[in-house]
Amino acid sequence: MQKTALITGITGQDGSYLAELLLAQGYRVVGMTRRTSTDVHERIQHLVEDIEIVSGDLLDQTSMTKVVQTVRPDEVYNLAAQSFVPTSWDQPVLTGEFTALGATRVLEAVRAVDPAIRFYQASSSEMFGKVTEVPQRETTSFYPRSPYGVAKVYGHWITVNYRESYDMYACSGILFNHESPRRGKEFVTRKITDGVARIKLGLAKELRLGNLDAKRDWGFAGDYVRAMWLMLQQGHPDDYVIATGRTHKVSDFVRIAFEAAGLGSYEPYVVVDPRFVRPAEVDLLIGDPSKAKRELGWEPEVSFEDLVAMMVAADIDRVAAAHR
Ligand code: NAP
Ligand code: G4F
Repeated sequence: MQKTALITGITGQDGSYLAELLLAQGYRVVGMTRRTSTDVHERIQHLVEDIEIVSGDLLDQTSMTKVVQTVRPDEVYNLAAQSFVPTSWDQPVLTGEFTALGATRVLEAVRAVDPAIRFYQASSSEMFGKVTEVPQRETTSFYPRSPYGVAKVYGHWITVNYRESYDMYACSGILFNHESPRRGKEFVTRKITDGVARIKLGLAKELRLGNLDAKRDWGFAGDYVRAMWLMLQQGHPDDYVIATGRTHKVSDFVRIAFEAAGLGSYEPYVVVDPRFVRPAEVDLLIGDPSKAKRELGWEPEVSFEDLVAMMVAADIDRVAAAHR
């Protein structure tokens, strides 16, 4: 029997990779999008013939319940969120509505329609924030450092709570930073590779960044969506850290990106701009993915160095094509 998956946030980076993976597994894939005045869904443009789109919004319980009722999925992947950390200081209440209460609304819709539907919540390593343990694992306590991180802690615990209260198959994937050529340009990795491409092609002279010393455990988004799917295929629901187990400074990413483009040292090009420094920083993230390896058989396939090279090459091609 063909399975049906409902993806909230299908127009985002992860939604597009997850849709590709599920289509390859033979799923009927339904993506939920919110109403906008334009119809620009560039990350899923190549999939429009193969997926179904339904309209709904995380802010609206009625629409969420109607979507689940109409689609009747076997699995729901709740990827939709206000996902950019700096915006969460500018719009803390809206971030809470989307990223925290949004998860409750999806869970309520599932519970009302059919509590047997399997549910995935996109939890985040930002929940570890000012870390209390190195490396961070499933049992590490949370200490979020932004309204976004606080909202994700709520989304995480409401998922655990629905699992325990209603015996639902609800899982949280605590995913560390994952990137790709489809990453939004506001996130640091894509900002760097887009900036490097512009400098390489003579379209820019400098790249303005914030804290170059922050450390992140960066992986490839295509690897991470595989972990989401695996979590919903097990004998029982649980929560998993998904990470590479390696950490790098932002300056390491910058250095390797400039080298990959053949530009040499980054120092003449990079300007530290206080506008991009955060009110409270997450200094160090490094995950321990051993539970995911042991129980899901999951391991990342793309290395940090290959990820940087892939993103630089894609941005040079894209920027060059746009200026031809
Ligand atoms: P993304 O590219 O920012 O995509 C976010 C998605 O959420 C978009 O499809 C967006 O739709 C949708 N959305 C936002 N508000 C919505 C609303 N009110 N109703 C319906 N849809 C809404 O994020 P991503 O990188 O793919 O991440 C996917 C999820 O994983 C997010 O929850 C993120 O917080 C979490 N996460 C990401 C990472 C990472 O490193 N990427 C790590 C840990 C956790 P529009 O296209 O309409 O804006
Ligand atoms: O790329 P970032 O904006 O990602 P951040 O804040 O780690 O959040 C991402 O990963 C989380 C998982 O840990 C997700 F939950 C979340 O949704 C999102 O996908 O920033 C990474 C680091 C930060 O320490 C930041 O201070 O890069 C530093 N940074 C330095 N200069 C910068 C910049 N970040 C951005 N966005 N822009 C800069 O110019």
